[in-house]
Amino acid sequence: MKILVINGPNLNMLGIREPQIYGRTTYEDLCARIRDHAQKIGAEVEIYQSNHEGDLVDRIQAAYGNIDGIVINPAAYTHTSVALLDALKAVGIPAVEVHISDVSAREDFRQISFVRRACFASVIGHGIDGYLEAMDLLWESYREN
Ligand code: CA2
Repeated sequence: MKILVINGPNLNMLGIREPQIYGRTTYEDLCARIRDHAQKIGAEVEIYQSNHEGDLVDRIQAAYGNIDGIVINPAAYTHTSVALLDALKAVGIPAVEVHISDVSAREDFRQISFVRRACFASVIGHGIDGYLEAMDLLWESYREN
């Protein structure tokens, strides 16, 4: 199974600021934990981060036909992007939404998620572990289908 992990804007700054919300794990540490976990479950993994909405759309489109599952933390684009929702729907690849923080307990503008409609599960507020849980969910659903 091949999993694509997509991170949206500013997640490359993890561990640098706002540790009370996003923790102290750096983006490099996050990538290392994702790679370790992929090895543990026997999946191939590719990790992609961009600050640009169109680049994220391009990466989702490029996954068509060669990726079995997508873990996506669209960051701020979660709350604004119909384009990411449409891209996920267009490729039809099983996807899980991840948020490091508990967005449900934060500002009103974080209560909307456009991509959620194209994801079969959401892992919210479990910190960095949420990415690994999302990979497990994809792995289980892949094995069942
Ligand atoms: O909780 C999450 O994972 C979010 O997707 C993170 C986004 C935020 O806009 C969403 O509402 C929830 C923000 C990512 C920015 O990450 C930072 C990392 C370090 C310092 C500042 C921001």
